[in-house]
Amino acid sequence: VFEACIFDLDGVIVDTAVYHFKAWKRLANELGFNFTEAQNEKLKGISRVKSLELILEWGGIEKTAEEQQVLATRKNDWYVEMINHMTPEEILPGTKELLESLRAAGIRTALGSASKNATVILEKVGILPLFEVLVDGNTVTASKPDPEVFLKGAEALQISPEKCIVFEDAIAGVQAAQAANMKVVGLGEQDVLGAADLVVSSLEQINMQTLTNLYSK
Ligand code: B16
Ligand code: MG
Repeated sequence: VFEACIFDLDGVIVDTAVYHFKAWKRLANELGFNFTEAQNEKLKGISRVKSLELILEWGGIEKTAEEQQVLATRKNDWYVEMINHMTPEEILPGTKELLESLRAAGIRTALGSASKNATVILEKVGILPLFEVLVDGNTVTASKPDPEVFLKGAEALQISPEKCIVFEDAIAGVQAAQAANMKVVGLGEQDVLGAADLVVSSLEQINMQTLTNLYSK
């Protein structure tokens, strides 16, 4: 029924949103305005460049493309400094167990993330070897809800999209998976991710059987 699983990173495997929040808040404060957790929520799954555009818009500030480049790099330097201290304890519950049981069952695995820092994060939390293929912000040109990131993952694994299941915490990611003609499991709230084939609050609720059931509906 299914032959591959493609995982988003932030919000599915680890909660890097807390580090994004700290770094963006520091930047916003330096520019003279505030940045809230509610605003940070809206940046989930959104690329770095696009996130900065939104933050500047919320702060009512205009910057040239060159200035934006400098600001994005500054934010990323602070962010990288924080993720360099990540440990395996930061893997979200059930993630490692699920990846291991998928691999034991012969299911192929890929990462499908908007982040350009995905490799270092997976290395720091110690699960890089559990992924056969990494598709991230360095390889993708169109961001979610465009299906590119997931289609590239399926292509690299040489598995047809209908046989792939995506795990996503952001609505744009759920839409991207559906545009790719894949099944999608939403991680989060039913009222936000209701469009997904199944919504759970944690990967602890997922096993081979729950995934197989997605194909019998
Ligand atoms: P970086 P995902 C996304 O990760 C984050 O949710 C989003 O907040 C971030 O701006 C984006 O990665 C880019 O990250 O600055 O590290 O390239 O959910 O697609 O794994
Ligand atoms: Mg995410």
